[in-house]
Amino acid sequence: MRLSHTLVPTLKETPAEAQIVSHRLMLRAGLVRQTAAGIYAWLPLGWRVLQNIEQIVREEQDAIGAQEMLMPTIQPAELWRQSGRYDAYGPEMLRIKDRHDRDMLYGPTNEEMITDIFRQSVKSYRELPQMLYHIQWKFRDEVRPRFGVMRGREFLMKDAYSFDLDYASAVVSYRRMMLAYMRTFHRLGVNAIPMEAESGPIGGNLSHEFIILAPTGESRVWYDAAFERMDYSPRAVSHESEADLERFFVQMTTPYAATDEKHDEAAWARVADKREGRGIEVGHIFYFGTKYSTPLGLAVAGRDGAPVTPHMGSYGVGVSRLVGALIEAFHDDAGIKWPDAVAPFRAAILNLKVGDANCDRLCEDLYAKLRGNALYDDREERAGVKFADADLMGHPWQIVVGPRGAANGMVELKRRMTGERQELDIDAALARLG
Ligand code: P5A
Repeated sequence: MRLSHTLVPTLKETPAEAQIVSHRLMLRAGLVRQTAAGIYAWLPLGWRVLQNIEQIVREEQDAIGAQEMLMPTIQPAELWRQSGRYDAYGPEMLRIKDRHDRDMLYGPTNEEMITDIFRQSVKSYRELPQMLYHIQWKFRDEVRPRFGVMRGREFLMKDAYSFDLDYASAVVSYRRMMLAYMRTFHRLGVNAIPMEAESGPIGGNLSHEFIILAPTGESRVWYDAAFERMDYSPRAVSHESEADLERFFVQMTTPYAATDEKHDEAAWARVADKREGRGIEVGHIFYFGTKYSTPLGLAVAGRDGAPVTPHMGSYGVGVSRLVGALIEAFHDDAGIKWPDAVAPFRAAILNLKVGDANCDRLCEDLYAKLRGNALYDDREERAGVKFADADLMGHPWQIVVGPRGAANGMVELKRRMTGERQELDIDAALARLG
């Protein structure tokens, strides 16, 4: 895209309402704009990042055999009356009436709806286990929406649901999902620690939150320093092997790690190397047995023909929250430093002298060759403005084209993550970008 005709409203000033660095940078780099408290429009750059994160999440869900689908945002209250959560959910639920005076709601999560869909069509034990997921907007009328997209009212979640015949099989699904989560966060370039957590309004007795350590995080956490030395790359683990999954689960959950609500002083006292801190909850998984399948009447015919109530789990990733969490992890004073995997564009092309025949020709050539992977700063602006905006937007590479170099076919290539710079001819520069 050509920056002159792209909606990237960068800001020089720090917006007063933004308390944490990711919120400030998301506004300053023109990724999002707030339209109401806790509700955001995703502008072109932010939308590209959100889609990149979504795609990594999707690929790792698909890799463990979860099936993608899409459920609506608006749900009938009736389903929630059946589960007993309609009243229990309280003022966080956005309740709506349609023209026929029917009670509807904007879904804060989808346990009831998926259970209803599943009960209509799955009749036999032979069809289990199954995992389904969607990536869909949720609404929670949070008491204190804050920190930008980190705690929004409308936010994008990947939510998956598992159906198993018994407890033992449900535990395998739970571990398989934990593996998918560790792979997802690893690809995003962050370490997320699985911590024992309270299951809250979702319910159940087995639950882990995935926490990225950050001083600005909302969650207070307690963990064994062993996590600082942990190898988070789950490459060698097969999701097909129950033994592998068990070994992996034990490895990830043996050292002490708990959120505030689950913190256990007696167990904590036995930890030799203690760490306390704050973190951002980017995922949360639950096993809750038959909490929804029983009241909603989901049953399948078992091996002997007698009805069996499936055991369920649900598994959330905060996709839009991750945009903020990644910025918390990757930034400096000048702006965002996107990891390659999620960057809105691989490179920015900075034309330092628009109108100079050599600069224009070289930039157009690069722009054509990078085919959609570059944002071309073709604005009639001073070089200083272009440098500052490129650093702020955080593309992994900057290709700087000035009149002196351009006369000899040379450009300067800057790696945003490290600050490293190199003078190269255009072919060598393109080769470096890969
Ligand atoms: C699991 C999937 C659930 O809702 N039901 C379906 C379960 N879990 S959860 O912990 O409540 O949410 C899952 C993840 O969503 C993110 N999240 C938010 N992101 C931005 N703004 C919010 N207000 C918000 N609330 C939850 C978190 O990353 C959470 O782990």
